[in-house]
This record gives sequence, C-alpha cells and structure tokens, in this order.
Amino acid sequence: DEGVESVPLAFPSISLSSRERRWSDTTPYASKKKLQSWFQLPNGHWELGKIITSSGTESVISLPDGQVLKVKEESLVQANPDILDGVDDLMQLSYLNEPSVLYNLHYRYSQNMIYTKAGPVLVAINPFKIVPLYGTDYIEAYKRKAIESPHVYAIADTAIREMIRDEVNQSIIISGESGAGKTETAKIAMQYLAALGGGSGIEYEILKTNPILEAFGNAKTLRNNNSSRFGKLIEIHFSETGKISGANIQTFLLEKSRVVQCNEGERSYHIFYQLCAGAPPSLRGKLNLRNAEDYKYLRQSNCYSIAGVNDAEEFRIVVEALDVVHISKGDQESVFAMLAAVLWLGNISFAVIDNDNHVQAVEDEGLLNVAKLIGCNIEDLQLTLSTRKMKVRNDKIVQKLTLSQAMDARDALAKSIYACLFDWLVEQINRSLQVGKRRTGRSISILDIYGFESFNRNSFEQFCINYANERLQQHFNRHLFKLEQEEYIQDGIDWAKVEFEDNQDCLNLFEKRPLGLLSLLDEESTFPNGTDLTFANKLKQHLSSNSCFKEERDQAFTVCHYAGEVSYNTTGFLEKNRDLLHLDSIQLLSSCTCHLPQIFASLMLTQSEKPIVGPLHKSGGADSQKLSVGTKFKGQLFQLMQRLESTTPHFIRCIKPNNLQSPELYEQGLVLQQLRCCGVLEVVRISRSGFPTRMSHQKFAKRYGFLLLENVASQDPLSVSVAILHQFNILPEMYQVGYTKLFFRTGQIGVLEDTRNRTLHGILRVQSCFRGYQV
Ligand code: AOV
Ligand code: MG
Repeated sequence: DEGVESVPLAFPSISLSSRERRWSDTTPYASKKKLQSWFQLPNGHWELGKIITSSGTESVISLPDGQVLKVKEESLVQANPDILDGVDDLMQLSYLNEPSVLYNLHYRYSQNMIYTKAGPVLVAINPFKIVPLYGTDYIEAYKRKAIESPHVYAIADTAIREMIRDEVNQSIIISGESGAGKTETAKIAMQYLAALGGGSGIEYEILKTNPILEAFGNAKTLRNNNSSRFGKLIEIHFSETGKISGANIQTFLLEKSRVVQCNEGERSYHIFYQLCAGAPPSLRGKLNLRNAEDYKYLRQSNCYSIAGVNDAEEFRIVVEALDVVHISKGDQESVFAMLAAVLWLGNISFAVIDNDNHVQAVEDEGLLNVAKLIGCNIEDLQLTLSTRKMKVRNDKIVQKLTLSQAMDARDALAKSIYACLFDWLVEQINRSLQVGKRRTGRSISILDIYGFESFNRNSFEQFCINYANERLQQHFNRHLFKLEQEEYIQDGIDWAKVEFEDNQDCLNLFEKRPLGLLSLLDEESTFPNGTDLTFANKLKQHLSSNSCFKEERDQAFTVCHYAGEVSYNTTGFLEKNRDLLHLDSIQLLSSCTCHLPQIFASLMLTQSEKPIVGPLHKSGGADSQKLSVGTKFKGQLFQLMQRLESTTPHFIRCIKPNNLQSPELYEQGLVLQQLRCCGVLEVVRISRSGFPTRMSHQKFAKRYGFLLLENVASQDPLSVSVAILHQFNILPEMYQVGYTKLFFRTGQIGVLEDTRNRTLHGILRVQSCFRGYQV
C-alpha cells in the first residue's frame, strides 16, 4: 500500500529525547548485585551510600562526603541502577521509594528538565528562572511528536487529541502550593492551545487576558511575587475543525481585603502600582494621580516594588492588552478613574464632632478627589461616609458613625468598587471572547486557582483558599484512585486494591450541616450578638471531636489539611463572611454621573434581593437575604466540580523546590512533603500495576476493526476486539478484557493508533489524488 508507505513518520530529532529513550530501556535490576543504597541522615536528608560490606543484618557504607558508617540493614532503602538516573516517568523506576523519586526529580531538575511524568500526572518543578523549553520550535516539535520528554505542551496536545477523538470536553487541572508555578503553567498550556488552534485571531485575545487579569487579580505576597488572589477557569471553545472559536473565563472569590489592608512586605494589586508608575502625564492630571507612596492603602505594607519588575512597563502592556480585548479608550479611562478613586478613598480622614465620639469625613484632598472621580456631590459623599440611614418601624432615622464604623464604611466602599471593577472587566473580556459563532460544544478548560497557603497568621482568606484546595484535592483523588479502581472492580478484572489518603473528613469538617465550619460561621454571622470570639468558642464547643480540628488558645483554631496543619485566627471572620455594603453607599454610587459606578450600583442592587431592611436589623441598613461569602463560595466550588466531572481531566502538579523563590535550590524535605500530600507515589503505584487506557468493546471494534485482514463484519464487538488484539500481537499481560471494556497498560494503544493514522492518511491521499484528476 503506497499511501501508507509514503507518510513520513515523526522520529525523535532532538538530542533530549534520544538520550531519554535510553532510560526507558529498563534493565531488570533485581538480578544485579546491590551496590548502592539510600541512607537517611539524622537531619532527614537522604544520601546515596556505597555498600562496602554486608552481613545480612548490618552493612558498612561509605557516604559521598567520605564518612564510613556501620548501619542496620533495615535502615537502608534500595537505590535504582545508574542507568535509570533521570527516567522521564517515575513508573519506570525499578524501586519506587521516596528517596529514589526525590533523586530522580532532582537529577532532571538540575539539567533543566523540570517536567517528569508520575504515571498519568505531570509533575512540574518550578525552576524560578528562564528555562529553554518553550516557544515556536518546541511547540512544533511536540505537535509533530518529535520530542517525547514530558511537558505541559504534551499534556495540552493530548487534551486536543482526546477532545477530537472521544468527542468529550477536556480539562487541564493545575494544582500546587502558593508559588509552585500554577499560573505560569496555565499560560504555557494556553500558549500551546493557541498555537495549534489558532487562525481566527481570537487566540491572540485569549492570551492577552493574562496580563490584564494578573494586573487586577495578582499581588506580591510573602510566598509569591505574583500570587493569584482569585481562582480562574478558562474554557476554550473549539470548532469542528479543531480551531479555537472563542473562550469564556469564570473567576472565583477575589481577595478584596487586600485593597484596604495588607501585611508588611506584601503589596496590594499590581495595577495600583502600575498605574501610579506608568500613567502618562495627561492621565495623571485628570486623575490627580500621585506616587504610590502618597496613598495610605499602599503605604501600610511598606513595600512598593518587586525585584526585576518595572511597573511602568507593565502598565503599557496592560493598556495594550485592554485594547486587544476591545475595551474602549473611554472605558479604560473610567477604569483608571475608579482605581484612583479607590486609592483616594484610603486617604480620606475623619474628625470627631461631638462628645459621643461621632465623626465626620474631613473635606480634604481625598474627599474632593473621590467626589470628582466618581462624579458625586461632596456633601453626599461626606454624609455617606459619616452616617447611616435606617428605618425603624416606619420612621427613618439617621445614625452618626464612630471612627471605626466610618472607616469600615469607607473601606467597604473601596473594596466593593474594586471587586465590582474586577467582575465588570471579566464580563467585558468574556464579551470580547465570545465570537458569536454557534458553539460545537467542544472545549478544553484550564483551571488555575490560588494555591494552598499557610502563613504565621491566617485569616478568612486563607480559610477559603485552603478549602478550595481541599475540594480540588478530592477531585484528584476521585479520578486517580477511587474511580479508577471502582472501574476495574465493576468490569470484573483482576485487581489488588491500592490504599490512598482520603480527605473526606476534612471536607466534612468544612461542609457538614449544621455542625461544620461553614454552617457555624453563617449561623454566627446572622446572630445579633455574634462576634469573632463567640464564633471561635462555638467551633470549640461543637467540633472538638473531629479528627481534622484542633482547639487553639484565644480566637484561633487549627485545621489539619491534606497539605498540612493551618491555624486560623477568627478575627474579622464574621465581617468578611457577611461582606455588607451599606445601602447608603449603593445609593450614592447609583447617583453618580460617572458611568462605571452606576453599573456597579445596579450590580450590587441585583445581588441583594431585599435592599430595604425593615425593623432595626443587627447590621443596620444592609440587607439580610444576601448569601454569605462562605456559602456563595461553597456553591461556586460545587458547580465547578460538577463542570469538571463532565470532562476528561489532565492533572498537573506544580512543586516548589524552595521557599525563597530561588533557582537551583532543591530542598528535599520541602519537595517530599508536597509529593506526599498529593499522593504522587501512590498514583505511580496504581498506574504501574494498573490499566490506564480503556475502551468499550464497541468503540475498540469500530475504531480498529477495519485494520483486520480477515472480514469480521458479521461478528460481535468482543470477537472483533479479540481478533484485533491477536493480529497486532498485544501481549496478554498488557491488557485485560472486562465485561464491557478493554483495559490496557500504558503505551499499548499507541501502536494501534499509529497504524490507524497511517492507514487513514493513505486512504485520504488516494482519495485526494482522484479528486485531483476529476478537476
Ligand atoms: P502559583 O500560581 O502556583 O502561585 P506562579 O505560577 O505565579 O505560582 O509562579 C511563581 C513564580 O515562579 C513565577 O512568577 C515565576 O517567576 C516562577 N515560575 C513558575 N513557573 C515557571 C516556569 N515554568 N519557568 C520559569 N519560571 C517559572 V499562587 O498564584 O501564589 O498559588 O496564589
Ligand atoms: Mg497563581
């Protein structure tokens, strides 16, 4: 068959893959003499020791530093032969133990091979430096399958292929601790999808959403200079021909508190510093803009710049990106005016006006600028920030505010404006990305949320972030352990069960009603006399028996998360969970002449179902029907999980090799802790003994049946399947026949796919030749 012959097969052309090819050639090691073993030093570090003598119970080993030790045999852990150094899939290790896995990852990492497969999961170790693994040449090579080294590109490529082959939506789910590299990885995946599915120009817009969302939603924290403070799911739609036809971005719970308060050494959202540094003179004039140092909201953390980042330059990049996603110059100016208004709000000060400590907003530069920027009356703004209108039975009364109440009102306004601005931006971007063409329903979603966080002091924000990570971890467990094994058992194939760490108890601690963290928080938030302290006490009273909960002194409690224990301080929990904006503020915004705040006001009014509160209410003036932040977030996460459940998942686990954001530093203990908590070793164990590829008898027969030499048209799918397996000499230990499906070990289906593709190409070629003659 000439058609088949003439199709060029892609062979590895890059040295990396030919070298790696050698590693996959595993030599059975058990038969060799054991020469090296892992030995754990008292400080926990694993060292490779050469065995000098061995008595059977004790060994004498020499360590790399020259030390010679006499050690108990059982304290040694088997090392793999040198030939397995740096295998690209941990599944290929003859001895699968922690030191071997750590060593293998380190070996690769030190040669800039930051990606390694752990069975079906891609492990990515943050290089904290530029590594030469990206760009057009690499994309091309992965597309042609000229490189086989594990890579985000390879994952994205598989996702596209499986979307087309199986007609099932795909998801790329990226997880890992704060600073591990999730957001960078998501961008790399997007780059690949854009390159392969590009053509319409929409891919360019999709890529440009990154600088915008990072400017408005990322900030410098103590863990990461570019930490995502929101969660993001970007769904990229494809046409029938595999081209990108549009996209949609969903965001999750932005950390609003950062706008008005942030810790020493951290920063507020990048966009504020970018605006202050990069706004051109005309814009500076219009917004009365000062330097970042002149704004109280930015001053409190005593940190203005990030090493290696030029905020002015970033500002230009963001403006360019806003142009690309079709946000008009007029709207852009409104956005910047709102940012300036938020900054000036922070500078508004209050003066005491009576003996009861009531205050009034001072008519200072801050107040004047805010009024001008949002387009409202100076007196109205002053009143809104200093008083609260309330309805008591049928009487309207005006209550004066104390300093702390007034500052809270001011900060609440600043936070709401910023959060609404963020939502508005996402909405505009989505409008631009929906090209209006009819949807085929095929999509690849990329999930990048905030990673697990543990600081010295953890508050409501970490509570929500870590809860989200628990949910995500469960999704990971479900797919890689639970569903996988259930499927084997259901389909009746031989299988020895592998145990894994289940985090259901921790999720229950959060979600159980009425006695879970979220329910108790909501209950206390609606309680007239509830405070952060009574909340903490309530937790201790009801949850102490839960194994994932630990009591702490004062207003604190500890949760044992899958990734480690975190102590939360309940200060601010109730207020952040209620997240109330006073009606006075909403009304003020809706009376503004500037159009963005009006949009916000209508947004906030629709969110609150019952804007006018009746008899004196504990929160005095805000509505009570609004969902709490915690409950709303829980609902969002449930929806997210449901959406992901209907996709084929591809998991990427990002790992942070050190806490200093420093290149070349590989801390064994830190890496090991991350590998352990996400169950990487267990995933490898399952995959090694398992059958990751599966296909129903029908589908298998339909897909490969035409390759059979004999005519089988009349036979049932199972017989056809078995005939195919025989014709292609698939070894019996490489597959199992289940009741409804065929199960294959890794790599087995590849041969069949190749033959199928070559044959099909051949057929197509012949057809197009004929067509050529006809024309
Ligand atoms: P995160 O998304 O996982 O943290 P990022 O993706 O922001 O972490 O990565 C943190 C930093 O690590 C980046 O700003 C880069 O400097 C560096 N980095 C990560 N991946 C790479 C890579 N492939 N090549 C080069 N540098 C990289 V958080 O958003 O905090 O959970 O909430
Ligand atoms: Mg991130």
